Amino acid sequence: MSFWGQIGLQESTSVLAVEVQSLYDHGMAVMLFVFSYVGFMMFKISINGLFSSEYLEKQWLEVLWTIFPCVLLLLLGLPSIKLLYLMDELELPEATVKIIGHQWYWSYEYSDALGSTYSFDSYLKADSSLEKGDYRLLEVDSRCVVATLLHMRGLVTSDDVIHSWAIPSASIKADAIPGRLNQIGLCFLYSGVFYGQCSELCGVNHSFMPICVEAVPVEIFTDWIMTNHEENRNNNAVNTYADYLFWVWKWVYKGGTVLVDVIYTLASLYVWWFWAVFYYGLYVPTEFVVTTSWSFTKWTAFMCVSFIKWLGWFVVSPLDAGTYGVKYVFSQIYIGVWYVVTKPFEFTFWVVKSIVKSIFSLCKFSLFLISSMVSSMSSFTDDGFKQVVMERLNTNTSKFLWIIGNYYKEHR
Ligand SMILES: [Cu+2]
Repeated sequence: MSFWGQIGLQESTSVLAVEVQSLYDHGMAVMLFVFSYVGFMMFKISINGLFSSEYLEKQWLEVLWTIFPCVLLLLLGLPSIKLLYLMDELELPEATVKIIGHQWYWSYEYSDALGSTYSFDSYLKADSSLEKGDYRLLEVDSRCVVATLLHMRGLVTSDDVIHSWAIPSASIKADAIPGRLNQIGLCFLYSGVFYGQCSELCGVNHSFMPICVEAVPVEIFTDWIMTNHEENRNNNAVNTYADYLFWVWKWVYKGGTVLVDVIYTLASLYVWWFWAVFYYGLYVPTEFVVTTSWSFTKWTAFMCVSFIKWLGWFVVSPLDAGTYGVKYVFSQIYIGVWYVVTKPFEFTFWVVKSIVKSIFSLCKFSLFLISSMVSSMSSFTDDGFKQVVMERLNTNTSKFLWIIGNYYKEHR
């Protein structure tokens, strides 16, 4: 959350907010450079009245001061556009929270877990019920719960007038419009409680409908969902003989399933090991050699064998082998020269082909350089950070699917 006297943005709490903050810093650095340069020039002109008395025309300077601001604008614009689309894009989220704005409170719905339609309202906590450590006018009675580093989606809509669901530290702001569904990505970097406020004037109590999100580890999140599910289903305890039989059968069935699962997993691991050894150890290298450099490999092998043979010959009779070697080298040069002289057309064609080929590869290489530069410019976080985030995301996704999947296998 923000504090009085704070300069700059809040500490980022989501993956996208890190990018947004870096974009902000990047923009500020460019701005600082422009301001200091323009300030310096203005200062210099103001103290020197004769500054431009001899400076009448310079074409190159004009070209430069046209191109340079364009480059600066591109440097500011490209990362911004890329980030804009990144923030808009949501691919296959694992879980959904439906966020509905009301006059003047928020309500949250968790309904994508099978059979569970869990929803609650989230009101501002009155001053009288604040506990120690609670923030006045920001604390709510029931918080919106999300999982940390899990790809979640928020669907934002409204019941009456336009509201806006915003958490500045996570770079989230989505308008809640009646009859429309806006979606936002919720991917918090770490566990914690994050605050926001309604960001669209919605009536007299606009200031009193805060947003409070509690990000928890994925295990706690799934536990929370399953507990709510149990409560909603109103499960009764096992009390009859039939229920007992069913319970025993269920556990036997479960044990059997687990055993089959384990055997299957081990067997597939065993098969996979052989497959991996053959595929990566034999097939891939062979394929690589055959498809990319077969003729070159063949030629090199042939040359090596011939050279070794020649060395053997040299040991036995150095004079003969030496003569042959010199003759061979000269004959190769002669063949080359003869080719150029007798077949000038083919030779020219070969030269032109090589030149075209090298120009083409140069273009390809520079295109590659430019595209990698653009892609690196559009993302400020380094690969190490991305890798850690992706690893954690993958782990959490597997955990989530595993826990929820197992739970609903039993409670279908
Ligand atoms: Cu509102």
